[in-house]
Amino acid sequence: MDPAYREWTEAFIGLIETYSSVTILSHIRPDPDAIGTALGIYHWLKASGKRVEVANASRELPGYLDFLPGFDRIKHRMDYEDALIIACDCGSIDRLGFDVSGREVVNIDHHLTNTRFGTLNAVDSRAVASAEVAWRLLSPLGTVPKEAAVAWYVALVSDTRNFTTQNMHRGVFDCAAALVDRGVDIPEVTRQVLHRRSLASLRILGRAIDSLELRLDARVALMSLTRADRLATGARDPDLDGIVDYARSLVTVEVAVMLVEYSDYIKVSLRSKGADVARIAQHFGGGGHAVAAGFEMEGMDLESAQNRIVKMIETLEVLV
Ligand SMILES: [Mn+2]
Repeated sequence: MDPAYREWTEAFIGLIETYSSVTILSHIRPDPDAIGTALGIYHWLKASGKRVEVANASRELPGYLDFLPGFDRIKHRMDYEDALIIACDCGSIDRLGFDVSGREVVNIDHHLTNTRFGTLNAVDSRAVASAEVAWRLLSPLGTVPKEAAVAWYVALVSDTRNFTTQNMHRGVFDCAAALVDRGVDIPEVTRQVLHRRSLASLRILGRAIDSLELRLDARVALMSLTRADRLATGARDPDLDGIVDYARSLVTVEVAVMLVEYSDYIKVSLRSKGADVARIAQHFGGGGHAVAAGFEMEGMDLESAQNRIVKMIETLEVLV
């Protein structure tokens, strides 16, 4: 076992034993890794007899995850007062969306730019998903309940885009195999995760692809979605998941950028085939991983936002 994990696991036991209850949180506008990691830990702790609650500050959760055991237990407020906090897949404390000042926090994450805001920081940027970190941290302590295995497996599948991202390594298959051994029904997960798309998600994908522009010798792809696009298609935030990957898949493209217009800000997602886009995100006050990062911009229209981002890709010499 990796010495870092041995240390984290011991520190985790120490912390968990001093608390009678635990509140599990994940980042606002959660993705499947955030939800899956949190629900997995929820089931793992429940099986060990802990008093535990799970919450997310965003009202809107990805509805297609409703098949995950415990999805309907996710609240939008914290009820326990002196509980230990476990933060899942959350790169910085403000992304929790709850006030946790003065509380002890276990920070379980894999973002390169994680700010180490926890009492215990189990942060492994080599891990492909926060669920992988959770599994490495907790599985040495006892049997993983089936419900936890399903939640973590779905998180793995999602954050690795079905085991195809650049950061994949053989250890991920060990993790996936161990979870399957705990009872994950692979065809069922495939059906739930890949074959239950909303019509709005395909309609908005069409609009995003129509908006595609290429810059810097076609090495940079830009896509943008206006408020009108979102209104006309009825797309919700979870329907935008993965769209930027289509831009990155183009043969010439090294960096793909998707901008989504909201009433008072623009949300920007960056993807690359190896170039470090976390640097761009950090320049604009955001964060993420080398090949997948994001940030928000305010006070400008889509076109000027695009121009500023392209300029920054040039200035920071991000293209490899
Ligand atoms: Mn993640």
